[in-house]
Amino acid sequence: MINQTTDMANREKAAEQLNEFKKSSGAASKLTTATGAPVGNKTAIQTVGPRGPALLQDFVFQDEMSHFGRERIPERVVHAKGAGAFGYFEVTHDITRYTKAKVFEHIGKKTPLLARMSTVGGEKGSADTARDPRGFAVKFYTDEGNWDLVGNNTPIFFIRDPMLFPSFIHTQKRNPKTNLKDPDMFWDFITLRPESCHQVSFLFSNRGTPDGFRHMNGYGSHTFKLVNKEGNAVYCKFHYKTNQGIKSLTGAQAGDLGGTDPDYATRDLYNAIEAGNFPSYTLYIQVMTFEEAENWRWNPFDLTKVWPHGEFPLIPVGRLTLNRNPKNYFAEVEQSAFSPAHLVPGIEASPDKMLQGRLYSYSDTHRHRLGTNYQQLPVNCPFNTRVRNYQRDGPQNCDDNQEGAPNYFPNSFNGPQYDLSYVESKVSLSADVGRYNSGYDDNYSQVGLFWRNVLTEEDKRHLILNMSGHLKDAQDFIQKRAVENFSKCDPEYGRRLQQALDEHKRGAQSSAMAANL
Ligand code: HDE
Repeated sequence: MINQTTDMANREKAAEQLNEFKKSSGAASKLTTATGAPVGNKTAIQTVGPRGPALLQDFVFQDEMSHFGRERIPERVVHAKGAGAFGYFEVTHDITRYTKAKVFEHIGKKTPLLARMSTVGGEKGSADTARDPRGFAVKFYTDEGNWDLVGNNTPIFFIRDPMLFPSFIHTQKRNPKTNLKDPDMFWDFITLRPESCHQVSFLFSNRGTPDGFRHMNGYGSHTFKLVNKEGNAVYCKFHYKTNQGIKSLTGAQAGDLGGTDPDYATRDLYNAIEAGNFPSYTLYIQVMTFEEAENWRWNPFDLTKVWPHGEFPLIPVGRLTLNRNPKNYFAEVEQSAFSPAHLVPGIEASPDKMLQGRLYSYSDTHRHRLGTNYQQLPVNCPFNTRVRNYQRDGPQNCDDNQEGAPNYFPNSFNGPQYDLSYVESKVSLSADVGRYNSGYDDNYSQVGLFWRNVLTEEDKRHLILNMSGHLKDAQDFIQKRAVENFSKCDPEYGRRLQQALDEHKRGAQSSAMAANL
């Protein structure tokens, strides 16, 4: 763990940032208004006499104050608290038999990138150590446009139908009346949708509180499609394994750090990179043919399921390294806009309903959060290629707006032309259009495997401790439903959860009795 230190001689890198700026800037520059006019005085509003009132003509004051009043943009509705860093991806193994994506073009190829890691449920000021999945979003600035792999530190998710997402998220936000987090809301939803058992088991293990962003894995989580030069496609999953080793916090450590250093993971990432201790992650893929997908015992597009590595081995691809902190957090991290719909030739979406739901939602929220021209913001701009299209104007357009190029298509005047070699792979589909309830699909079998084969005895102990410590605050009928669900995953899992809840109850009763003595 890298700790904040107040010892002046040994201050952490983050604490030295202002000194670093002073050293590198040479001398103070001339203060101006936003229009670039030099400012004569920065400490006094223009007034009639020393006691006021003020004058409407004071543009220096207006300029400052009206910008200040508009400083905040909406925070992300989920993943509001996060840290970002720049770096590069380097190919170490050839996967061109699966994909023509430029980023994987040849061994040794390097592609610049931005990564943003985050918690999910809390507000922008919330603690980095909260029990929550961690976002693991990467924007690859490839030669054929930006590819965003917007994943988490878990290979699975709580739900398998995107229609449920807003409600699921509401259960982790604040109660509409009390404005407090509400264990009934969370556990009521979770237990009514038992497809969440798998992810909830991961969440309440110590992996739910990773020791910073450097010591966790990342996953694309969804099934994607890779398409090669010949137009042949396979399904695929992406996994990043941390080269720093997995390290997790116990529930107690995470709780303490939430109070003493809520920016723990942000600080750890910043300081590591400033010290030249660059975190890296190895990228692997898993591949499934269309035929295997047809015949597999589980739905390969179900985001609550993993593809077991024994059946679909990890294929190494390359290494992601983070080696530069943002020069400005707002410009380069807060304004970053990731979307699973930002795909490039050679990487396509699969039918996974959750992925399909996300393909729409992200760009939509960016237009609300950042504006119509969010792709022109420097951090989102695909700088390794040139944007040439027929989109024009709109609020905050801030590039040359494609100058005098034709703004309609087709045209006879050298406007940009499409190229059929980039067209997406063909799929043939035929089924009845409907709203299919997936709530009764297999919800338990992989959770049982997780309990029996993945968790050690110590992991199980922590999981039961962490889960019962949270579930105990929900109402009895909800606790009962949770125990029933986890018993269906594995009878021992349910039994141990019930035992731990009983112990909490006995503990609460005896402390209530002690208080009444
Ligand atoms: Fe997201 N998610 N999500 N999500 N998500 C957002 O987009 C959404 C899901 C993930 O660092 C939002 O820009 C829907 C799975 C990350 O900027 C929003 C569904 C996974 C980030 C949104 C999901 C993720 C987001 C909020 C279900 C892992 C932060 C602000 C269908 C595979 C990216 C924003 C960053 C952010 C929608 C589920 C990962 C609202 C509708 C599954 C890492 O658009």
